Amino acid sequence: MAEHVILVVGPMGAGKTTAISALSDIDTIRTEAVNTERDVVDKATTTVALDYGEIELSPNEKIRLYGVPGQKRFDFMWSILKQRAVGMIVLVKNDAEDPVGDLVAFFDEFREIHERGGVVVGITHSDLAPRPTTYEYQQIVAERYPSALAPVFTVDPRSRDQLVVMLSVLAANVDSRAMFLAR
Ligand SMILES: Nc1nc2c(ncn2[C@@H]2O[C@H](COP(=O)(O)OP(=O)(O)O)[C@@H](O)[C@H]2O)c(=O)[nH]1
Ligand SMILES: [Mg+2]
Repeated sequence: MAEHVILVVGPMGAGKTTAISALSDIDTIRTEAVNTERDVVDKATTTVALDYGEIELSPNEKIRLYGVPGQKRFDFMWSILKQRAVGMIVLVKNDAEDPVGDLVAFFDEFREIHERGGVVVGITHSDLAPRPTTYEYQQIVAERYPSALAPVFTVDPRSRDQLVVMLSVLAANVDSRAMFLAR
């Protein structure tokens, strides 16, 4: 069976832990701890190391999903997973202070993944903040990362169906690129 490592990245509160548990066929592994930054995002707990889940997208394709915490002080985790990942889901919290800045920060941080593999953007919390629109994000990505084929979705991380669509597009893009690079 083909196996792909996909990272789920994004700022605190974007919906990474929610998305991985909604998607995963197995009980997810979580490492929540008391949130010491309630002034930044008011959640009781936050992910200190990572989330892990697995999904069989098709009978011959297994995806290993790693949720990577948004706080900069856990940077060392990112570099290990970065090397193994073929693609990433960037979740952007639309009601954050600077969601476009968040997208740019994660695209910059994980540049090597979208340069060699695939990326999709999932805009969350758009029920609470309708703007920026997907069109605005598409423009930013096209301007700043012209070599990234990066579809932008509005997604609610509590909806498995929406996530599966987004993940399937990512997996197909990863496979297409791998085939192209192998020629
Ligand atoms: N209203 C709304 N709530 C959401 C959405 N996405 C995630 N949440 C909620 O936001 C909170 C933070 O999600 P979590 O998965 O812990 O974020 P993480 O820090 O990225 O792991 C949870 O209570 C989710 O249910 C969304 O699109 N709309
Ligand atoms: Mg989390």
